[in-house]
Amino acid sequence: MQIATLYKDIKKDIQHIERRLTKVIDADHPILHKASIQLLRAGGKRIRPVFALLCADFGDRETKDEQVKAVATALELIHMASLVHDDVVDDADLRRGKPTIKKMYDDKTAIYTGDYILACSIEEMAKIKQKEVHKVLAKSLVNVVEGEISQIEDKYNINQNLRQYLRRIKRKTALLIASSCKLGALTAGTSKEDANRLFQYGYNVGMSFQIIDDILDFTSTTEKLGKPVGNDLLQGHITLPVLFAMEDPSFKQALENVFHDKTLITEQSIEHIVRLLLETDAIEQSYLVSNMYLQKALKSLEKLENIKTKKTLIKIAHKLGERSF
Ligand code: GRG
Repeated sequence: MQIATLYKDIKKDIQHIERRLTKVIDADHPILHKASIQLLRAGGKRIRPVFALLCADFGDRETKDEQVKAVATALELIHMASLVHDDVVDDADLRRGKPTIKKMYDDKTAIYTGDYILACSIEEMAKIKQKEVHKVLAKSLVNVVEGEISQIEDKYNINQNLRQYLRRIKRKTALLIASSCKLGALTAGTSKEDANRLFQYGYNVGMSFQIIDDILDFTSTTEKLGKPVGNDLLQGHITLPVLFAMEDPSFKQALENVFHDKTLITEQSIEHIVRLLLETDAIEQSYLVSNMYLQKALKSLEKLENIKTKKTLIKIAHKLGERSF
């Protein structure tokens, strides 16, 4: 079953967000216009707006409309802006299997396109009345940037530990997903307690989501990933499967031999490291950690009202656990 069939009840809302994104980023400047449209056409799963819209169901449906949709749109725009900047930082040519803005134009144009999209998200945010919503969003933006800076600091560091990795993925991924759940709820007028339960759900789903992303970087295919297998390692990023694999001293030595001299980091040498990693139990162990977060996500939902959307959130958590895309 496709994940989108799980949230068919909000299909119309998602279509609205899609039209709204096109309208919001419509730029006068020809380069910004072309780059932004290109970005929208490249698609994406839109999971942040999906979570915001679903979590709004725990609130007042009357107030759901405008405020929830504005926040859902703003969240997707922030996500898009961060990806455009990330592709510059990582010097990535492909995203979602399509050429990046950086590849189509250049680094500077990509940075300004990201800035522009971030500015568009502020325009949407200006429609939100609740002060708390602005605070949560500002905080998660600060966290995303901090997560990225620590990712640069931790590059090629084979002596980092599990805590450093978890802190990094919390900031770069989980908190924006957590905020999507919380803000969808808050803008629909849920209680603070329910909004916080949904934040916890989003946080745990987000952690699991990023761990699976990091697993798929080793187990998926270039076609599905839209980038080479082992790309994280090629970029010097030490993820959970690598941390587990490094418990085997011979694997750690092999990685150190490649990482100590950056000229040795090539697609071929990384292919070899990927093969060695797949011979260990690193992937199974990483799935266990991901499942632990999924269980926590399910637990966070327990005290919420038993509406239909609660079942949908449960199904999404299960589905994300089996994801291969
Ligand atoms: C401009 C807000 C801003 C920040 C700049 C570069 C940077 C700081 C942040 C990048 C953070 C980053 C790349 C996080 C990765 C998050 C993530 C899990 C991306 C993949 O999300 P999906 O699978 O993507 O939802 P799709 O393609 O489906 O939209």
